[in-house]
Amino acid sequence: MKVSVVVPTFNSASTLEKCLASIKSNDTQYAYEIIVVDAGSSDGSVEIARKYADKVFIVETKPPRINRNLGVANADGDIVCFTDSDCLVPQNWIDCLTEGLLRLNERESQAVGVGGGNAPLLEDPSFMEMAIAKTMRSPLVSFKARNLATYGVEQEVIHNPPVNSAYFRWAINEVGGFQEEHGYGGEDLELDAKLNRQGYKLYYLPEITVLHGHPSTFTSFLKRMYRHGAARIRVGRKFRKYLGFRHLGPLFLCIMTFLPPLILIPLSMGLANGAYVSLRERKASSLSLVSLLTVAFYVSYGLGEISAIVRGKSWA
Ligand SMILES: Nc1nc2c(ncn2[C@@H]2O[C@H](COP(=O)(O)OP(=O)(O)OP(=O)(O)O)[C@@H](O)[C@H]2O)c(=O)[nH]1
Ligand SMILES: [Mg+2]
Repeated sequence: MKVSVVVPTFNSASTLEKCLASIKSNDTQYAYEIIVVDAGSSDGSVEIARKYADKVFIVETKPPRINRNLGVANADGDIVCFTDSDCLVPQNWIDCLTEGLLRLNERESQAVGVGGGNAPLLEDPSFMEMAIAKTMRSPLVSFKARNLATYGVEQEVIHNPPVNSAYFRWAINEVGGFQEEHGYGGEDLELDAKLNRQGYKLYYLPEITVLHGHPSTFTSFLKRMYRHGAARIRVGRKFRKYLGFRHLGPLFLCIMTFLPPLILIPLSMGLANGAYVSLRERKASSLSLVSLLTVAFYVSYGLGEISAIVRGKSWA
């Protein structure tokens, strides 16, 4: 049983060395290779990758889905693990994912993918970075979103984010990998949706968590939330199971912020969320920034959703 670890990179020098070192120092019983697929970095990422990876490819492309597909196409492993260049994995990461996948597949032949949780990677964080991390995991923003939640027990899920996931290589290939044509973000969601549609199952493993970098500035937070909102509608349009009421909440709240009397609803929710976080943390200083970031989340995620609706099916 061989394992391939695929890491897409793009101008990731500030985090890549630690990321690859954490993979390289895995203590595992399995033979494994590290494959880095770089999107044309100009910051020395490729040189760092060459120090740690067994295979390094360069493909000048915008979206990471192309890197990931190229990594899978060049993988020798029966199992492919994914993480991102802004993540740190624990020493037992490869073993946990591989053993978990093999065990579940033995129990249930339809089980083809597993993943774990992710926690914020905060090294000497600024006040803004801390507030963003807290806001993204707060109840009125995360709404228990799979990409931010860590659950206590093993369970079937419909999605595992590619910061901490593993699949049988044949299963990825059977559904045609990450979507390559159109779209902007959400290709990991779509890969899982395609597997789910074929009757395959994905599981969450509670014992394995990676540390994942957060946006560190207000603008990068807004851009990422906008992208997530747009991707959710794009994928949800094709796979209805992937679009729940909690995903549409920000859409309505965003519209309300532009309608004077109704703006009080998102504002009160922002304030309630900020109050909850500051009481939990016993830090009054979190109140105003978390409240502001919560409302900013409704607006940016909601605008992303609106933009995807406006662009319509041609964008799918
Ligand atoms: N091909 C390509 N890869 C990128 C680009 N930007 C980032 N990446 C890589 O894609 C992976 C995900 O990028 P991130 O910037 O961490 O994405 P993210 O904002 O964390 O995405 P979420 O976790 O979905 O919020 C990382 O391994 C990056 O190195 C890009 O413009 N093009
Ligand atoms: Mg990331």
